[in-house]
Amino acid sequence: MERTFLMIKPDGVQRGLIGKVIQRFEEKGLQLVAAKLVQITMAQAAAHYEEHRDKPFFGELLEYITSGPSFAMIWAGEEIIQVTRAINGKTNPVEAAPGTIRGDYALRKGVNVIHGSDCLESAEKEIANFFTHEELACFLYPADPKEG
Ligand code: RTP
Ligand code: MG
Repeated sequence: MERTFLMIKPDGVQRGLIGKVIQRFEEKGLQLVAAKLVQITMAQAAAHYEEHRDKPFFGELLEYITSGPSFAMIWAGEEIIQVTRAINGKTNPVEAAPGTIRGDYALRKGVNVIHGSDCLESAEKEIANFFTHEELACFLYPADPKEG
């Protein structure tokens, strides 16, 4: 099954939004595969946001993402990238629709509660940046819970 990397950023963790965010993905029918609180290092942050290294906001972005613990997660499901990015909402919370995580819980582009991988290839790179091989020794739920 396809999987993606989602991360509740330091503002979301500090504001106590972990439970609410997890609930949205669970209720959608996606499967949580791995999760942990992590204090992101500068090196990890720079690797994670490598594509933005030439942008004017890069320094600010690294400072923000390393400012406190984040909650790193792996979720699995069909069309996982499209589905999770739709639930996250547009990057700029001002444009994000109500009902999305950013639309409901954020106000500023630079402080927007959640990260979601933009394609399956980035997801695998991001998973490798944040999770060890042992942490990925996970299981998948049966398709139908009654089947055990
Ligand atoms: P993310 O990677 O966090 O899921 O967000 P995204 O794909 O929607 O947006 P992306 O273009 O990858 O940008 C990554 C993060 O950089 C911050 N940002 N700040 N100040 C700005 O103009 C600006 N633009 C982007 C945001 O926190 C965004 O989520
Ligand atoms: Mg992105």
